[in-house]
Amino acid sequence: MTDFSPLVFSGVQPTGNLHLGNYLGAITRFVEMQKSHACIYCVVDMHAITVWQDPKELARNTREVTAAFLAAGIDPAAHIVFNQSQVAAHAELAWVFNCVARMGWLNRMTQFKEKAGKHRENASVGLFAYPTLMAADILVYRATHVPVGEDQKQHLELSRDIAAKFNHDFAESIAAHGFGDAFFPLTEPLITGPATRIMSLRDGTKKMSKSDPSDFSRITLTDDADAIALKIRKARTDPEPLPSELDGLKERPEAENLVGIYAALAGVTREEVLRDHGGSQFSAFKPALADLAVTTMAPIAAEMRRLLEDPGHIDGVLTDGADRARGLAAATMDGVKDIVGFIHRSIAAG
Ligand code: AQP
Repeated sequence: MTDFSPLVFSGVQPTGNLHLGNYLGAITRFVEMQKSHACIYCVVDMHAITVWQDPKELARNTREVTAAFLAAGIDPAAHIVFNQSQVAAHAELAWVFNCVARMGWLNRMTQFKEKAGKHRENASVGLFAYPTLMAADILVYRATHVPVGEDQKQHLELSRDIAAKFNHDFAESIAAHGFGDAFFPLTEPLITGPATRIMSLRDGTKKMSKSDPSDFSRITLTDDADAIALKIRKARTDPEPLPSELDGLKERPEAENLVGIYAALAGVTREEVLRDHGGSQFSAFKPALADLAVTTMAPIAAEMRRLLEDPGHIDGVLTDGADRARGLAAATMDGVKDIVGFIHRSIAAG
């Protein structure tokens, strides 16, 4: 069996309105993973342009996501932080994967259906092919683990299908080039913790999302204390007090969501939250949640503001990370080219 060194990869789109779901579902997990693994964290600007982005906003949002990574505690010297478009190998491998993946596989992707909506014919080809680029992002580093929120589970499964089909279709060539029985790992999604799916504050059945038209649906990482408190106060709830047991949250999506947010922010389980707050009315629980959210998020927001005052520093981090990522990706692409049968520079030189 081919042995793959453990490596973590994940990405966040710079599409503005970075929210508590992104922070708790993804970024805090990224910070945790760097204690035990080599990690590559990417601001996926090429994914962002699958729907139109104002160029100035795209650059601003790319720096904002980077600032959020750094403010949350990601160490760009010990690990790699960069923006996707600086490493052309992502697009290069995505093309190979476009030729491996099947139309039927992509047709089943629920995120495309949700995002394209009724205007499927008008959606960009990039939005349809988004999951093959995501597979390339991960596999160009032959990453073994990907921490993501629940909404990305289907894309991760597709990435495994693409890796498996590549390994199968090119099995003979992979072995002949000395790569054993698999060139790409079947990457493990890491979807764990109390915050894998934070829901909208306005509707507990919809996920908290950057693209929700209502600003009151989400807490963003740049919201100040007043905005956070106001959004939590206005969050939709039901008239019942909080239950003391998890079972009592069934059929109560808004209550379940606020308890999940509290648990994730406090670093405790939902059971512990209910042990302390079971029986409380929302009029008492919401101010406690607002206080916790402000205390936890204010230092991150302040650090992001400080970092964003020096865009040159942020750009330096991204460029340095991209230089290191490019080296790793180039080694994978040499292997892919050998396996597929493309003539390339390393062969010509060899
Ligand atoms: N509501 C959420 N709860 C938990 N995790 C979430 N993530 C996104 N929303 C939630 C996770 O955040 C990471 C980065 O997400 P992305 O930038 O790739 O965007 P997305 O998954 O498409 O969701 P967004 O941020 O809300 O954007 P839109 O509005 O475009 O759908 C991923 O790990 C994701 O799982």
